[in-house]
Amino acid sequence: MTYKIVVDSSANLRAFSDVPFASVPLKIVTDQREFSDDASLDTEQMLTYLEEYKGRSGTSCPNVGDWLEAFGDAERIFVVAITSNLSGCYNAAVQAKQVYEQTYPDRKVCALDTLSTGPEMMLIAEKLRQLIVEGLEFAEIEIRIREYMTHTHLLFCLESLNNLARNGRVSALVAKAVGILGIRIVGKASDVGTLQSMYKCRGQAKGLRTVATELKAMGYRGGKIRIAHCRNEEGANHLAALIWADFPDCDLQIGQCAGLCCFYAERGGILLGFEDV
Ligand code: X90
Repeated sequence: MTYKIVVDSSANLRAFSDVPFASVPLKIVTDQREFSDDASLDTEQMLTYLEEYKGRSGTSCPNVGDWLEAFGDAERIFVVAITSNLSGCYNAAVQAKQVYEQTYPDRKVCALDTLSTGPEMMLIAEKLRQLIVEGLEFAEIEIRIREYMTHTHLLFCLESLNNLARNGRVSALVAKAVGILGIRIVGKASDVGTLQSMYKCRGQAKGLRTVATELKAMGYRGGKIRIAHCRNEEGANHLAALIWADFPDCDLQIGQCAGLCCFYAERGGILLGFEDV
């Protein structure tokens, strides 16, 4: 049986060495340019362009055809999609699943609505990879991954909610509270997969301390952590140091946001995915 993990590009993942894998790009669009969130995207260049560009900018999700192309000819597919409450990615993936299973009755697709994004999706994809490598059956993997997803969470620390607000991904009320220089918004992916703002903090150091405290309040006990930052290596390292001070042995990795997360998290933004086990 040939397995494949297919994520959308908000997972900030480009490849797995030992399991067939594809990342389906979202797009970042302005009236003048379009950036495909694939391996060739230079996020620094994109951010600089967007910071200078005065017109409208937004994003678009893959369509059914894009997902089908990524499925290739795999017999068993796991789709890891960004929260369906903020994007059409998952719905397009479900339609692609229906087409794929009708066209090839012996093939199967399990589409997962992660109700999250970024590093939480990365944790889910890594767990799938582990379960596939262990040789479990498709149905068993589906049961285990859905159970695993009840134990993963996403926290973030953002300097700006501008792009989220302009594109209707946070309420005007939440967005209005931000924008004061130096204020960081600390929040989480809610249970229904929306952005939940929790704290307004003065300065990055305070924001990251709040993330580290909230992590423990949400039940973190030393499980896996993945951090993704938008051009903010220093902040990511600082947050990692705070966590390692309490959990010196935890499996924590830091990576860069790809295009979609850079667009919405904006420069300086930090996302953290963790397991509560
Ligand atoms: O379909 C599309 O055009 C994509 C829309 C995606 C909108 C949300 C992206 C969020 C990226 C920002 C901070 C974390 C928010 C977590 C909420 C679940 C990252």
